[in-house]
Amino acid sequence: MTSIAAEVIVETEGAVGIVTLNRPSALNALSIAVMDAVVEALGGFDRDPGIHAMVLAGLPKAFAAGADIGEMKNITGGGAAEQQLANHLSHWDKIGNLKKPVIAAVSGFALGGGCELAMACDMIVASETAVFGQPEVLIGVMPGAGGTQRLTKAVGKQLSMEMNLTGRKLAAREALSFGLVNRVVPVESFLSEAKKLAHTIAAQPPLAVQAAKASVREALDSKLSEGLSFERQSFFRLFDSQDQKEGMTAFFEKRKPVWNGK
Ligand code: DAK
Repeated sequence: MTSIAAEVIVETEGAVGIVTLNRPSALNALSIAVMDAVVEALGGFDRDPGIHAMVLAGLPKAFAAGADIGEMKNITGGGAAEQQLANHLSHWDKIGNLKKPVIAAVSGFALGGGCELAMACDMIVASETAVFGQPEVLIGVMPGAGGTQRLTKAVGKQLSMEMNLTGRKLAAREALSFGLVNRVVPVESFLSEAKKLAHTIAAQPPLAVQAAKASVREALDSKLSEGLSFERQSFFRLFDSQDQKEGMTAFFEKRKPVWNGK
């Protein structure tokens, strides 16, 4: 186990990299230092050929109760806010741009920047106690890292409007019914279930997994004809890989494929 900072724990389990937010005194509020460490750790895993999938976990009481309000309180206006927050905002973008799959393991509060962080990941495993929301309006602002965009794509306009305009929070089961999370599990097992999902993904051929991830993400950004074209090119490119030969050969030889990531 390596720890970049006491507030962010970084571990590996086979081909799965795990980053745990660990700032319980502030319900895992996402300070600049915490986000620096998270981006550094996940970016490192993304570049590490031995890691095939990642988990970004919170604590049982809180995934993250938002960006650190203490750090934002004194940010000045007059056009200077963008400059002061630009680097911080790029943290969320960098997580959204990782090539390898990231699973958010969410229990307790996932609010504001915390909800946006979970949504920047590729899948969300939630505990029964998870609560999702964009309550920024209640403190005089609005989401700045995807809360009006990714949430709308995930749950639709009506509910997103209500959440963003009133601060309404979604309980785990509601989040499941609206398609915001992949599954809801008992609080005791939210981390183990997220790791299990990550290990299942890590056992697949890495190039195909990364290509499929990129293609699903493309669906959120492009119109259908562009997305289909992107998908087709990605599909054809995989025929250059050794893992494609291995996968199809193993199928006929009735054996388990052995992936080499090439
Ligand atoms: N920041 C700093 N400290 C926080 C915090 C936060 N977001 N959330 C909680 N804490 C601290 C509390 O101040 C308290 O500290 P002490 O008083 O013990 O020193 C401790 O955590 C425990 O909190 P509570 O005493 O309030 O605990 P409760 O169980 O009573 O209430 C709560 C839990 C989650 C309902 C409540 O703490 C709460 O409402 N927290 C704030 C939630 C919130 O408004 N989140 C949105 C923040 S704004 C951007 C990137 C990101 C963002 C924007 C721009 N770019 C870079 C442009 C994101 C913005 C946000 O997330």
